[in-house]
Amino acid sequence: MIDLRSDTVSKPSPEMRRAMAEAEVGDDVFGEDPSVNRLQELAAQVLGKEAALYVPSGTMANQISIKVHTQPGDEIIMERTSHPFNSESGGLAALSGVQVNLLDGQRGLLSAEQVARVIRHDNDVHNAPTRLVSLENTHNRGGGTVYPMDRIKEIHDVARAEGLAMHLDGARLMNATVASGLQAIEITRYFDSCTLCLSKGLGAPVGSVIAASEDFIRRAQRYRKMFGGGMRQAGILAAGGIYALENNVERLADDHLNAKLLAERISGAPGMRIEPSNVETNIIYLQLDPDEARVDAPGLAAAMWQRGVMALVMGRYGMRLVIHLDVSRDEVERAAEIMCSILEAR
Ligand code: TLP
Repeated sequence: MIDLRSDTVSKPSPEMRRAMAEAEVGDDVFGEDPSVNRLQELAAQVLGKEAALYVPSGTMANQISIKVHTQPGDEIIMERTSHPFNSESGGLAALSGVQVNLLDGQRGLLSAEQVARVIRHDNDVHNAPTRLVSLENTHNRGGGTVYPMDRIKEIHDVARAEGLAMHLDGARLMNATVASGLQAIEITRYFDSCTLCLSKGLGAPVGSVIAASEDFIRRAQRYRKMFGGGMRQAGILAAGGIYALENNVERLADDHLNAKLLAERISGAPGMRIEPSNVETNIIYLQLDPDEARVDAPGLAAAMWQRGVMALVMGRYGMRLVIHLDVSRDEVERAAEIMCSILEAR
């Protein structure tokens, strides 16, 4: 099967598995796992922060970060299609008791003016005071969109002037750095806290990191324990993360080329609504034209599945395809042929 449902489906390579099998381990709840400690030091260095914390998932990384930044009753600003709001099981309400001021971005991206317009202070008893602006880079539901640096800086400047903190959901931050040619640190310097997933395009089986100040990470450690994310000999997993950071970053460029190729190949198929120039990284969102396409998205996905290609259905006419390190250029070409032949069939 060619699995294009997500970059989370990638499996550890034999070399990564070897690094994991040979990892030195200890009890990480006691802070004694050398491999976890090494990963945290490496992540802090790559992300340009004082400290980092290894956690089981991107969801926990975001939820812990937001818990550290806020008090119940606070408000946070996010784009409407952001992952923490849409796909983290209501954690913002359940775990942090915050309310979210959702703004409509363009392909997931906000502007500083939009943010400035909705900030509320605690000088009025009616307000839920805004504490935090949370951005996502790349923006998943925006289509793997990369935040332009000037936007981030402008939003940062507004947030700082208003006394707000900045959080980055950097699940796919390395896709953003490779696509933009920037170092991670050039992006993360505008954020008080940032996350990075090792288990998506970077190919590790499990885990994410939070990077921030030492004080922030000390508080995050307590919430990791509270949320049940304190793991013991986690070095076996962390070693996969170290391998991923050391070996699998530059190759993300191949995924971006393959995603672009796939978008271009399928863009001419009957009923296909897709703009290949919007494909900036490894994620493709496509729409089918309800009048022109001979199938809807569930129908297309079912026909693709029968021919060995897996994709994620997003509503009646939408579909997501994600390229990752377990998908070769040949497989991308084959997937494109299969999709075109299904849409062209009479
Ligand atoms: N995203 C998954 C699904 O939850 C949709 C995917 O297949 O794309 N931030 C962003 C931007 C994400 O895309 C994801 C995962 C997460 C956080 C959460 O990471 P995990 O799955 O490790 O909890």
